[in-house]
Amino acid sequence: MMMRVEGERSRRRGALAPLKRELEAEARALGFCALGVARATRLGPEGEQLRAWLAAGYHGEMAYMKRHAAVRRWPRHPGMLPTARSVVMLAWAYPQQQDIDLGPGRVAKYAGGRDYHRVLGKALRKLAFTLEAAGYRSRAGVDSLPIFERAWAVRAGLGFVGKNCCLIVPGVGSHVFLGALVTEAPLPVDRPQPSRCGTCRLCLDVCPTRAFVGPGRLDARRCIAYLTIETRKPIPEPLREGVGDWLFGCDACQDVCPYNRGQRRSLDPDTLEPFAPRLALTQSSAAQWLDQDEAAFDALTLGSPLRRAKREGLAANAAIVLGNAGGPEHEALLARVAATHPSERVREHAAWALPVLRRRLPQVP
Ligand code: B12
Ligand code: SF4
Ligand code: SF4
Repeated sequence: MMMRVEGERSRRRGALAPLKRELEAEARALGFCALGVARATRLGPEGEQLRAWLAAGYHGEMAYMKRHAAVRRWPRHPGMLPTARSVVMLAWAYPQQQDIDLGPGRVAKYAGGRDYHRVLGKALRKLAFTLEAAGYRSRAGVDSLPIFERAWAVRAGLGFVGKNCCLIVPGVGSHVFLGALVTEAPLPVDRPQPSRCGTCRLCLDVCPTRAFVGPGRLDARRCIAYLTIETRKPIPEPLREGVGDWLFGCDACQDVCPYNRGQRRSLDPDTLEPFAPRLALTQSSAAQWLDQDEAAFDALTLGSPLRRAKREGLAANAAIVLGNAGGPEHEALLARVAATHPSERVREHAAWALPVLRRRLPQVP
């Protein structure tokens, strides 16, 4: 919704520090843990990184990354907000402690609870309304806006980007979601923070599918998050073993990071609540994800990020999980699915998994 209040607007123009403070207080009350502001200029060096990343084809099937590339680099693009003066970046923390382990089968920590697009989207719209009520047109988005979120988060001083590509908020870590507001309000800006990785390279070395082509440079086509969530094609065979027991997403390069071992003292624990793992998910099993009907899938994924991978994708992932980490009780199931599943993609993944599982099982003389 766009709203203009001209009188308010001129009154506020010279006094935007109070508007920023109002926004910060509201953001904190809504659940965000950090807010920062950058001037809405072109993303020069970061835009070049994005251009090179796309040119190398690292985005794979994520065609949307290419479609809006120009807008991602420039918030005053006609496709965004030509009158934009500031980009407000916000972070919201999600639980970092417990692994979501379905035994076998792991789900990335960001995906255990409610879909972050909905939770953050609603909160961002409230903040946009505050800016609009003060007379400044604003656009809010999480993922949905073509915004290069990590690059803007660095510019807005929220934290620094680690060698694992993730935005690390000091005192909170990298298990955060990012959201953006592009606004006409010329708010006071924050200063970017320098990288604090030093000589550490734990994340680069731990990646099971060797997806990093260098520090901070990821070939998404090899990343387990891409393979288990984004792709609609079969997972390439040479990468299947590396997928290990990840059913949806991957946290390996964040779990090893020393910045994720902090106490997060500044956080209000209530703000983690929407993203706490749901019981129905933690009680589900890879066997169930491999072979469930549409109604069961709908019930289990209602309002959850897992829905993005679709029933067929999760079934294919589950086959790989059972091949890599299943037990003798999964052998008959995999054999049946390999022979009878209606989806060619799922049958093929199960057919791959069966001999992998058999090789791992103790041999009966
Ligand atoms: C496409 C995408 C993916 C792709 C590609 C990821 C990637 N690294 O590019 C895939 C599907 C693989 C993916 C995976 C994940 N994603 Co994602 N993804 C996105 C999306 C939509 C665009 C990212 C993008 O622009 N990529 C292009 C490349 C060029 O950018 P980048 O790597 O992010 O950019 C930084 C680095 O390249 C770095 N850099 C470049 N050169 C160098 C050199 C050095 C030395 C260093 C240190 C850094 C560095 O600088 C860039 C920032 O300026 C954003 C949302 C958005 N609208 O921005 C979410 C987003 C980045 N994803 C997010 C999350 C949570 C994840 C996962 C953690 C999910 C999971 N657990 O499975 C993983 C993490 C994988 C990883 N290590 O990056 C969060 C990140 C939060 C954070 N703390 O950073 C975002 C912001 C979504 C959100 N709104 O919260 N994702
Ligand atoms: S999310 Fe997993 S697969 Fe992707 S880069 Fe990090 S460790 Fe590698
Ligand atoms: S694991 Fe080490 S190199 Fe990787 S992001 Fe964390 S501090 Fe940086």
